[in-house]
Amino acid sequence: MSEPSSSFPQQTVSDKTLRRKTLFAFVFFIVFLAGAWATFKWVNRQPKEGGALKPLRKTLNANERLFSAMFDANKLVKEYPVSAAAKRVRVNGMDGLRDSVNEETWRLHVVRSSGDTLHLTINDIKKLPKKDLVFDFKCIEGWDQVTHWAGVPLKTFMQYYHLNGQSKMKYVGLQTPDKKYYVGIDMPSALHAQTLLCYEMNGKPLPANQGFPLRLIIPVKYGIKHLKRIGTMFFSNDKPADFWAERGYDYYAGH
Ligand SMILES: Nc1nc2c(c(=O)[nH]1)N[C@H]1C(S)=C(S)[C@@H](COP(=O)(O)O)O[C@H]1N2
Ligand SMILES: [Mo]
Repeated sequence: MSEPSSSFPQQTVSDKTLRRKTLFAFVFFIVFLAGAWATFKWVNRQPKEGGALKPLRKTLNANERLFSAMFDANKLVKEYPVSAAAKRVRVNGMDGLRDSVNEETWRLHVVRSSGDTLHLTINDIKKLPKKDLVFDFKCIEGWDQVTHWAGVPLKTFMQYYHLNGQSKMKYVGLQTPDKKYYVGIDMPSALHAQTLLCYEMNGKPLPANQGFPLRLIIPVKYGIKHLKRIGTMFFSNDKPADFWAERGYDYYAGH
């Protein structure tokens, strides 16, 4: 009888070759595991830099250079109709919001340079051109929600107060009045057309736990950068201190 015909040529592998190949694959696997383990141990033995182990912080910094190089200041984040906005808006993160706040005594302190600070009331900010914005708010923890905000674009605010020299610096720093939450924002993202000094949510003044009387809304960044209850704003060519970056997160936090 003849062999069954097949359109594929068949090859028989001898037991010896099979054993050799199996042994080789096994050795390769062990060497790979040992390498991965050694790398893991090495990374963990490295000193910390800015809240993250040094090699990991270096990776975050490299990502930051790549993302800022790719950042297109003219590209807008997708906007939604007001009807798409959540009525019940999630509250996340209460750092810097534990004290009570009073609209009459609250001021936005804008440090133009050391020893030269503007002290603005909420009405100073409300009289500037208002912009409504409905976008998909993204938190680094993995949730997102389409929400509706309004305020003055930070860029308009800076032009109105003649902060031209300041807008040529590399970073904006923001702090809560008690200085317990703080963020640093790169200037191109701060001056993006959708970045707002925000005082309204769903057409009403911000609730206390969402940053009353004034918060940052910066759609090109993850939630960690949307500082609630701004007390002080300053400008710097060095990276301002950043609450979550100090705890190992990405400083840039763009998406
Ligand atoms: N002052 C202050 N602002 C903050 C935080 C915080 O803890 N304190 N948390 C941030 C984080 S992680 C997120 S996701 C958003 C959440 O904003 P929301 O509470 O209005 O949803 O606020 C950001 N701003
Ligand atoms: Mo977040």
